[in-house]
Amino acid sequence: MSHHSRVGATPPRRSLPARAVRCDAAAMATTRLLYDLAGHPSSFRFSPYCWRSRFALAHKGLAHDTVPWRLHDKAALEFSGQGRVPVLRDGARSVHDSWAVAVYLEEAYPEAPSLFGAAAAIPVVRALNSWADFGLNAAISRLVVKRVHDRLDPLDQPYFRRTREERFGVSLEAMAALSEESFAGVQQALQPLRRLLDVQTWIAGHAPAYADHIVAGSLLWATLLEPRSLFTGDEPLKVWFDAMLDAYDGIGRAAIRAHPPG
Ligand SMILES: N[C@@H](CCC(=O)N[C@@H](CS)C(=O)NCC(=O)O)C(=O)O
Repeated sequence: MSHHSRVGATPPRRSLPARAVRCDAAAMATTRLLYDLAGHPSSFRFSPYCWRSRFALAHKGLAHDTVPWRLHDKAALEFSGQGRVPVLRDGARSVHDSWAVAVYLEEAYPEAPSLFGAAAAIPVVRALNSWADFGLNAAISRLVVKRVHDRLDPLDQPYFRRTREERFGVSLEAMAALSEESFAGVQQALQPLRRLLDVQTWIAGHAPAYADHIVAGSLLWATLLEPRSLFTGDEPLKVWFDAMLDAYDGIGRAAIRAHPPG
């Protein structure tokens, strides 16, 4: 059985929702485009979910351009049938949701370096993805939400404020005032990773792969927005993150250099 068909054997409902991949036979686009959340200036790109896809494309060696997208411009994503980024346009196909993008890339480019190592690893990496979304990213979000607001395009700020204040049930200013507690919350969320990286070099094992992209996206988001370092000295977690910033031609490092935190 080929690697491709093994990946494809995962039940579609659980791995790659059919609605997440659209095929527009009429579209003649030949380029690969990743719609990426843009801050202000538009070169400021901090979305953890978009970073996952950028690392994944780099890992597969797939050339692409990013399209800066702003929250108020839902119309620009209409082709994807929903209103969030990342969205990948690959020729006539479009895929939304970072997890769906990763599974799509693995299926569409089976000859390029694998994002998961083996098909059997996909559900396990999905478990990490779920923890990153609802554990780590939830904690980071509390810490950086006011700073995200301040770094968005002014046209995006009212929408962002309204939706996030609804989510947290308090004002963004009240969230910023809780920054000590939120910082401690992020530290607590990072503990399982710290223990893991004490005993192995990469989250995926012997070499970086999608499991590393998921977490690197989160820490890049935090690092680009939070002036306090998340790390204690040269702990293994920092050594790993530095290596991720330098991997893939240093795309993560370049983002931090272009927009130093704080
Ligand atoms: N589960 C999605 C989450 C994507 C997501 O929440 N993206 C944010 C940007 S970081 C977004 O587009 N938000 C649009 C909005 O808040 O209206 C994924 O993994 O791609």
